[in-house]
Amino acid sequence: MIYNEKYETMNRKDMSALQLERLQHIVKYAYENVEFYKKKFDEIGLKPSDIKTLDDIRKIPFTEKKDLRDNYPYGLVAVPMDETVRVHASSGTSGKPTVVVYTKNDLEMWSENVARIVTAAGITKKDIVQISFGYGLFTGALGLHQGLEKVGATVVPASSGNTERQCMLLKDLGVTGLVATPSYAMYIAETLEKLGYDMDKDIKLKYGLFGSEASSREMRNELDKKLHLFSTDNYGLSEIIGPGVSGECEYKCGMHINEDHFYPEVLNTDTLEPVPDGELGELVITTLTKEGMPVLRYRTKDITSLDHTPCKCGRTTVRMGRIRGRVDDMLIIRGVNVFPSQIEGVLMEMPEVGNGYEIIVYKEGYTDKLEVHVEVADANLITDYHKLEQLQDKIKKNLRVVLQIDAIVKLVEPQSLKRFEGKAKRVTDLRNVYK
Ligand code: DLL
Repeated sequence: MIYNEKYETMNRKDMSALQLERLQHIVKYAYENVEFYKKKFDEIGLKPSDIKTLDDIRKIPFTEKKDLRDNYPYGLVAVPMDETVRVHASSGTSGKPTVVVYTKNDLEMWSENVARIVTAAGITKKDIVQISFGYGLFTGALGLHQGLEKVGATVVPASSGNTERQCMLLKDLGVTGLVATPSYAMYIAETLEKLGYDMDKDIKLKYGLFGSEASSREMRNELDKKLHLFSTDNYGLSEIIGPGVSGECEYKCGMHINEDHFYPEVLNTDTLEPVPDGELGELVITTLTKEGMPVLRYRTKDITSLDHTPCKCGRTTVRMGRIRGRVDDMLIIRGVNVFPSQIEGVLMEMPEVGNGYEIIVYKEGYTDKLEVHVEVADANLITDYHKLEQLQDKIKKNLRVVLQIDAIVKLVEPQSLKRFEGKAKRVTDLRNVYK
């Protein structure tokens, strides 16, 4: 099913015309209502009227996370505060969070976009959907909540944490859809197994709406198998709106971007020039319709590619590939670029390997060392030294094929590494830690 036929199946010519009209409007609106944009435009002598084609978007300076921080909390807001109705924030690893505000129209636009992606994922008004994202300043829970209610699904606002209770709710309430980060979904799957739930009799899950963090295709497949469901990947970020920017349909061939609201560009990370479809680069997004806090050319730091080829589902919107990592997640180890998701991909393909892993990077003298701690799937292996050594060698070899560098592999007992109730943090880079 398609939630909004008019916009989701619009032909390219009409979509481009609509995008240009909205772009011209939002640029003028941002210039006239946000001092930050006016200053940026004036500095380079750019006027809103200079945006005559969609390609002219490249004349506009980028906006970065730092700009939101520097203007904390309300510096980029375009409306008087009595027009705003909601605040969200993303936690950020250091210092102040980045704050985003919404007007009533923004909330309406947001739930429309989430309604589209949950419909693409297969959810209808018949479904009972448990939201296992943390409620609060994080956009994930409330964002999905509004969109799911808009399609008429029954929402179970479980929030994250208390995993045994999550399992009980899944069973007792006859939940058919689960919303979570992939790592928390895996934790829930392990807990269901541990507590002896029968996945056929006790649990009625059909759909998994996963998102908010990168995960490998292999991890997705593992989740589908363990939870007996069909899952889709969903992308978004608070600075732009939250979830609802893009999501997969039943064909799982990329995430359809709601491009009548969020204009995407994918740029080469060195030259910042656009790359052709299929080539990886950094995703840059411009909000075309947001009132409270319009954002022009936001550098997401997320690495993906675009695909304009027609999709079998009938939607004509451009699709973005699975996020390969973030520009700032990329580890440079002995001169080689390594994305944590590549390591996850290798591990999750091996049946002898469990679900938990950790990546540690450090220096020994002047040399970078990559250490990967991996849970084995079968606890009996831990006492069999010979088999352990064999598995360790196999993992090392498989990692070398993909990464082109050697890793130190340490095997640990099943389910002994940290589990996550939200976004996972599996990488520790000790190279920059002051000693
Ligand atoms: O994570 C919004 C969201 C909530 C999306 C729920 C989907 C579902 P932030 O907390 O601001 O917002 O984090 C945004 O998370 O720049 C990506 O690096 C990462 N991210 C989000 N979705 C995906 C995904 C929400 N599907 C940051 N795959 C983004 C990979 C993702 N990474």
